[in-house]
Amino acid sequence: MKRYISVLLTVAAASLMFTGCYNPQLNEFPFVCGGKPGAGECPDGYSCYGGHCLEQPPECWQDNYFAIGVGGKSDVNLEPNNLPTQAVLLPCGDIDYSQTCPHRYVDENNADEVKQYSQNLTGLAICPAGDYDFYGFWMGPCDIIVIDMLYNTNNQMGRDLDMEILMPITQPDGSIKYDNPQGDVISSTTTDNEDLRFQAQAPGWYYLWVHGRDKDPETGDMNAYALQYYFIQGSMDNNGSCIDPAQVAQ
Ligand SMILES: [Ca+2]
Ligand SMILES: [Ca+2]
Repeated sequence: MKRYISVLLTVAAASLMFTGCYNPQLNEFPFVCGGKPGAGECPDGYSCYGGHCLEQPPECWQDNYFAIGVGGKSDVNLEPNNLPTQAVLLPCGDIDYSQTCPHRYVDENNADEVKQYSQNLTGLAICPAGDYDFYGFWMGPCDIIVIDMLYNTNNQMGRDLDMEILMPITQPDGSIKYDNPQGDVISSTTTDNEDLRFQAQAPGWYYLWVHGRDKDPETGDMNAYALQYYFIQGSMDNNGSCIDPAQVAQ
């Protein structure tokens, strides 16, 4: 049956391509849907769940499927966010953050300030299998973001999530490729929770990518999660190299 769906979607994608509606930047399977830029409509008989065209709601779509009051549709208002071009803007992450977030930057040595001004996003879910959640944020020169992703596997198989940071890199042919900016900016433990500390060497837009450890659209890991994060204002030494205050303090 799954193979049938895959073939059907491929055929549907191919027929759309011939009519000029299909965006070749979309994955053929899963067919990213939702009507936002870069996301088309599902073929007849399919609906959009977590950015994927499926015939019926996935099992994880149920209320409280992941316990702690979270099911797969808990973050439906943020979906589809399965491509960097559909990324959800992180609170305090906008380029003109001073308008919306006067306390974007925290002093990491002040625990009360970190607690008071850290941002929290809760009720998030990777569902169905193969769901990707992208979050966008602007970084000034040498800015640092510290991110904790909280989730609980309860020792269940198939509940392991990972996160990584991507940035847009212009290719020689002018196309944009989203890639890990400085090697491996990824948190990929096999236990509960992930954390990242990332310093932007160049100012620009960056993207947090949350996904199952196994990203397969049929067998991939799924779970509920929350994000906590804060920004630290960048600074440079006399040579123009970025300084991480946490490393200076060591
Ligand atoms: Ca999601
Ligand atoms: Ca998603």
